[in-house]
Amino acid sequence: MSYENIIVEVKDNVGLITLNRPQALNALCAALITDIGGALDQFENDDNIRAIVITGSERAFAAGADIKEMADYDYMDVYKNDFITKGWTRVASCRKPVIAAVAGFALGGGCEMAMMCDIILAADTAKFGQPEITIGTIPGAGGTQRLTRAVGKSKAMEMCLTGRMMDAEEAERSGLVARVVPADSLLDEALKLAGKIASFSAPVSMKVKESVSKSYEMTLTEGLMFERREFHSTFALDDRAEGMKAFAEKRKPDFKHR
Ligand code: DAK
Repeated sequence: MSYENIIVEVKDNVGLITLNRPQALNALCAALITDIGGALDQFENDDNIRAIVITGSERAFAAGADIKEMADYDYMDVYKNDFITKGWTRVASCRKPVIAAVAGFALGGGCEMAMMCDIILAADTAKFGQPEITIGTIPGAGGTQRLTRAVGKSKAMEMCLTGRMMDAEEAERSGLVARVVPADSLLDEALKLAGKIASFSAPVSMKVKESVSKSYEMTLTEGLMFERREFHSTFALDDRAEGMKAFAEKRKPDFKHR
C-alpha cells in the first residue's frame, strides 16, 4: 500500500511508521490519521510483524492535530460527525505492542498519540505539551486523562492549564516516558527495543499488553483476576511449554508464536 503522509517500512519483525509532513511539523491532518490506520491494519494482519514503532522527524514527532484544517469547523461539524474520533482511537486499539519514538515537539494530539502507544522512548530533544488552551480549546484525544494518569494531577493540570512544555528529562522523571536517549540514536534504540519484544512469543506479548492496559480500566481486584486468568491461559500455548522446557535444557527457546 502507498501512503501520502507517512513512510511505512518493515525491519525484520518490526513495523515502522514515520510521520512525514515536515512542512507542517507532522501536524496530524485527517488524511495522516487515515494513513496511520491503514498501516496499523496492514501490520496487525501480518504475522511476521510482532512490534510496531511510530516516529516523526528530528524537529517534531507531531505538533498536534492540524489547526488549519480544524479552524473553520463549527460545533455541529465536530459534534454531529464525532470529529475524527474513529481514526484517532486506532493507535490505542492496536493489539500488538507499539512504541512511540519521540524527538522534538510532541504537542496536543502529538502528545496524545504518543500516550496512546505502549512505551514512549524520548530523544533528549523531546518536548511534550498540551497547548490547546492557547488556541481556545481543550485536549480532545486523551490529554486530560492519559497525561493525568501518567504524571499525576498537579503536573497535568499545570500543563493543560498553561500549555507549558515538559522537556525529556522532566518527562522521564515524571513517568511519562520509559527512557531518554541521545537524539542521534533514537531510531536505533527504538528498533532495538521493538526487536527485543518481537523476539518473544507474539501471543504472550499481546497478553502482557492487554493485562497492563487493563490496570487503567479496572479495580485492583478485577485486574489481578484478569491477570491470573491470562497467566493461566498461557498454559494453552506451545510457546509457554517451549519457553519453560528451553530454560530447563539451558538453551534458547524457539518460539512459534502459537
Ligand atoms: N497545525 C497546522 N500547522 C502547524 C501546526 C499544527 N498543529 N504546528 C505547526 N504548524 C506549521 C506552522 O503553521 C508552520 O507552517 P508555515 O507557516 O511554514 O506554513 C510550520 O508548521 C512550522 O511551524 P512554526 O513556524 O510555527 O515553527 P516554530 O519552530 O516557530 O514553532 C511550534 C514550533 C510547535 C511551537 C509551533 O508551530 C506551534 O505552536 N504549533 C502548534 C502547536 C499546537 O497548538 N498544537 C495543538 C493543536 S490542537 C481529537 C483528536 C485530536 C485533537 C483534538 C481532538 N479528537 C479525536 C476528538 C488534537 C488537537 C490539537 O492537537
